[in-house]
Amino acid sequence: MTLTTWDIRPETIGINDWAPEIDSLLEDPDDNRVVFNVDEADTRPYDAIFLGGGAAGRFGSAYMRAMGGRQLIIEAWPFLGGSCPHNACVPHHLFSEVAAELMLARTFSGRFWFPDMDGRITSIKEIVDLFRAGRIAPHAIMNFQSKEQLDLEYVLNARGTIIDANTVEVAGRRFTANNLILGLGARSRPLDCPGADIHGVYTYETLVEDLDYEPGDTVVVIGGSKTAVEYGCFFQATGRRTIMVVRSELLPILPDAETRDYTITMMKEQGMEIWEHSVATHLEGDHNGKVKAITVKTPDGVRRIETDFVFHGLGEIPNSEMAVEKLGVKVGDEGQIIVNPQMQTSVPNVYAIGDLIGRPMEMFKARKSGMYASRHIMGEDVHYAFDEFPDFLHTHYEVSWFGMGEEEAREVYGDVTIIKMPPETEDGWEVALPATDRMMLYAFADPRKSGFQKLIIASASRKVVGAHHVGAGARDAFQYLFQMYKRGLTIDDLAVMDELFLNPTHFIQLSRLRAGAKNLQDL
Ligand code: NAP
Ligand code: KPC
Repeated sequence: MTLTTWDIRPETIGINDWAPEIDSLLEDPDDNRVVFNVDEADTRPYDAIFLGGGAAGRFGSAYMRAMGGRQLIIEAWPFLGGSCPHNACVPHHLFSEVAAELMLARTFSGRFWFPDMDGRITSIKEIVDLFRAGRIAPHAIMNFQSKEQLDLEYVLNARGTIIDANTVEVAGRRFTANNLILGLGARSRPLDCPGADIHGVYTYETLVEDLDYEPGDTVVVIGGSKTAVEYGCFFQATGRRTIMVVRSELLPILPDAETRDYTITMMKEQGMEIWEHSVATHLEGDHNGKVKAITVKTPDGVRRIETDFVFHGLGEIPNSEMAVEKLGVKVGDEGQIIVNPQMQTSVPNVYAIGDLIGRPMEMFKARKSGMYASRHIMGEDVHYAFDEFPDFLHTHYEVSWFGMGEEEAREVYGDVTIIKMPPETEDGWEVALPATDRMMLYAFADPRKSGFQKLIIASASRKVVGAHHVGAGARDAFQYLFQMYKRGLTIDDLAVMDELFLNPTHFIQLSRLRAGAKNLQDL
């Protein structure tokens, strides 16, 4: 196919102008323009070519440019920002918000102002279509912001090929740079099971591209970590029977046993069916080639479920193949490119960032790894270790955490103080605490569902060593609390902070109730 060039360098393209262009480049198979935003008048060499313009490449580029460096992004999609706004985090957040709204509506079905939801199935396709129609807006913002506000150079809508550690070819042109920064992302791990490729079997990537029918009343989700749980809770909240087929155990990622227990108990009380230690053995298609049933080997025997909709979230495979083949970079067990704390690979002048360097495949790590690679190239002495970080996932709730769970903290510190809500009673979960915004209706009308939270303090040092929250609205606090924790946050520091009542974590006022004592007690 002949490629055509669209040189946008001399133009100013507003956000609203970008939207139809990106739409055309994405949807029209005959629109094969390669978007060039290259400053041909600048004779300086590039400090770096970023191969991949996702969150990692875009933030690395912005930082390099802000430091006075020269960069070029080469990106296969016709927009910057990568999978996050296209098929990953942004749709996941939309679907998780729908799950939370529907959980409220179903819990209070027929009460107050809520309609009767009994037996009512809401549309999955409508929400998927809503996302698909709306995702062009963030794409347009990223292209606009990157060019007009951040002054970045980029080539879009064409795949770059690595020639060597300083050279990338794209759309018939070769660009050279002092350094190459790889930000090629990751892709869904395929389901290795007969029938896995039939119509009606989706990943988070294919769901938003290909869903062309309204799923029936039974959904099967394969996988037991963040992706599977987040999408599973959305599907279940729409009123469908939802079965999670989990190879080992559900959500081992949650480090605190009591928090995990609350999270999973609430999923079950919402109606999720969780089949642990179970493996899908084959999928059957109907005469139109669409999935009609799945067979699962469970600890209780082989079970066959009739369904026209299967989703799997089995983790991510880093897109490291080209870099291995062309440059010989070292990779780890999961195909992730191995980097040092400066984001350098095993090949001189080649850096790697984002999901390509493995877990955690989170936005903060993508963006920060890009930034640290740029800072190093621009001569700063930097060190980025992403071995500890605040974390979150969605069920029908938001779950946020950092640090240790209670069990590990007891092993490491011996004497720990636990501050939690609901308080320890015979069945604390029935208590109308925590009470906080977006949980107030639950607190008053269905207290068991009002959330769970726990702060773990090493009693001798009085330092916070772990924090866990299930509910709504606490995620923002956790990203700041984590920074304080890294600097040695104590119960006494919390006790003098200013709570904006009713704050979702309640950690400040609860700490203040106990901090006066020399010998700390649980609460
Ligand atoms: P993941 O954390 O790698 O977990 C993969 C899940 O799939 C596990 O439950 C695993 O089971 C199961 N699995 C893997 N291969 C399987 C197979 N062949 N058959 C059956 N089950 C299999 O994957 P993820 O949840 O998709 O997350 C991927 C990355 O994206 C992570 O780094 C995550 O942090 C990030 N992410 C973040 C969010 C967020 O909200 N913060 C959301 C989505 C994804 P075992 O436990 O038995 O191995
Ligand atoms: C709108 C939004 O922040 C989601 S898309 C983020 C892409 S990027 O800013 O490049 O990380």
